[in-house]
Formats: sequence, C-alpha cells, structure tokens
Amino acid sequence: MGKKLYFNHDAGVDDLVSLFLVLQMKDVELIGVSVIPADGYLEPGMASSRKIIDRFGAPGTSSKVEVARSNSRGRNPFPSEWRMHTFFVDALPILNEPGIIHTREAALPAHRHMVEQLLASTEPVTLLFTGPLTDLARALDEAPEIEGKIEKLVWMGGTFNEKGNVQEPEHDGTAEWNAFWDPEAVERVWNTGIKIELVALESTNKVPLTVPVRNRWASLRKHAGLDFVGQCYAACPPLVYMETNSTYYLWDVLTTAVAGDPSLVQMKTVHSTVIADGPSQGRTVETANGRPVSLVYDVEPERFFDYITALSQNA
Ligand code: AGV
Ligand code: CA
Repeated sequence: MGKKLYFNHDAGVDDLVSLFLVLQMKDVELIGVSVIPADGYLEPGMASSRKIIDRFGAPGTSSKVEVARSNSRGRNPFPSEWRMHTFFVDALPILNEPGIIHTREAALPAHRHMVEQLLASTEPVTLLFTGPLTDLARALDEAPEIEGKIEKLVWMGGTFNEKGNVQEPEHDGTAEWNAFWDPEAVERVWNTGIKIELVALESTNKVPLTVPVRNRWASLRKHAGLDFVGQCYAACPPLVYMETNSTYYLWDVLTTAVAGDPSLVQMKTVHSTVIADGPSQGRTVETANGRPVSLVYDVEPERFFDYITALSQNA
C-alpha cells in the first residue's frame, strides 16, 4: 500500500490543494486527516476536506479515511480576510456536484484521533502538518508513547530569515505565521526526538504563485484535478511586481511534495530553538546547541511544478 501518512491542516487554500495532492500519491496510504481552524474556518474546512476525499480519492477511500475536527485554540489568531478562503473552496461547484458527502467525520477530536490512528498502526507513520503544531503538542502530552510510531514530521512553519511573514501591531515581524499562532506548541514538539523535515519561509522563495504558473494550470483544465487546483488558487493574488503581505507562495504544496518525494529538494541540518513569548514570539532561531531539524534550503522549481502537475493530471 505504500507509506502511511496522517495529515493535519488548517483549511487554507494551499492546505486543501495539499489534501487533493496527497490523495493522488500512489505510494502513500493516507490513514487520517484532521482540520484545525487557524488560517481557515472549521465548518467549511471539515466539509471541503470530506468532499475532496469523495471527489478525488481512489475508490474506497471515503469509507476508510475519517476527517477529525480539532478543538484546539491558538494564542494569536489569523486575519479573517485570509481565513475566509475556506468558504470559497468549500463552495466550488466541482466539490458540490453530488450534493451529498460520504467521507465520515471522526468521533474523536483531532489530537485524540491522531493518537488513535498512530497507536493502531503496525508501521511507522509520517506526519504531514501544514498549519500550527497545536494538535501534535496536545497528542504528545496525552500519549507520549506515540513518538515511537512516528517515522518523521514534515512541517510547514518557521523561518531563519531576519524577516518573517507576521505583520501585527505587537510583534517585531521575525516569525512565520504557523509558529506564531501557537509558539508553545512548537516548543513542545522541538522538545522531542521526532525527526523533523522543515519547510520554512526561505524554502519556498523559488515557488511563488505567478501568472505563468496559473496559465499552465489553465491550459490543462480539461483535467478535473488541474481545474480544481486552478480554481482554488484563483482566490489568491499572484506575485507580479513585488512581494506584499498577501503574496502567495506554494508553502504547503511544497511541504506536501517533500512528504511525497524528498528527492525533489535539498536539505541540511540546522540547530534551532523557538521563542515562546514577547515581541518575537514564534521566531525560530539558529543556535549551536539547539534542536536539529532538516531544513529544506533549495528546490528546482521546474521539477517541483512538473511533479504536482503530473499528480494532478491523473486525477
Ligand atoms: O505562513 C504560511 C502558512 C501556510 O501554511 N499560511 C498560509 C499557508 O497555508 C499563513 C499565511 C501567510 N501569509 C498568508 C497566509 C497569506 N497572504 N494568505 C493566507 N495565508
Ligand atoms: Ca496552512
């Protein structure tokens, strides 16, 4: 069946595109999904995830994979303009054609659902997180023994650049949003022996959403999967002249591609700690005696875009 993977996401545009892509990976067995309402809203995040599994999962996926609802709350909320994107994806006609949802909602909240799935697995499981780490931190508090079931964590979050992407009145701008939403959760996860592959802001510099990227998807829209990807990203502004606070990179999609095929990127070991409080909260800092993570520092954009296009074309 391929490697087992559990996916926790936060219902943004690229989180939902990531779920679609995971479902296309022939060598990945998705064992569970959970949704945390950070950079998105919970109800449309749950509904759209279940509809994406129905529409784009292989036959039988809807009766096997459950979607769990997180009851976690963050320290620093995302701007609601960004979070509104979840309603847009959930309303796309391609997801609403059948008018009925088959994929089940899990009975347990996200962190407990993940514990249940991990403990039930006879093989090590890859964790893919494209939002804050809160549900993993809580799962580790409740059942530290899950650490032995985790092959590795592939996470989109953090940055070692001077400048992050948080622009909030009481912050100095050094943090990345997923880390800023719940800095203590990053600290909790850093304080384990779990192998971590990190896609930080600098990892995605070479893969912004641009007009040529959009046009390539548009030219292939006869394939339902690429039409879906194009429709989702239609909600986001492309990079044209210069980066702004709303410029979109393929943050979560690159992270998902790394989970599917790590050979697409270059990684190096970086030792780091996280600042949990004060004006730099959520900032990840390189420190000689800090916790090692494998940081993605380079990607060939051509290969990456070819990879996600090929996956989407088969849908
Ligand atoms: O910091 C990147 C994370 C990713 O997980 N998210 C978006 C991706 O899902 C937060 C974010 C940063 N800038 C944004 C974000 C923007 N301009 N719009 C929406 N979300
Ligand atoms: Ca995300």
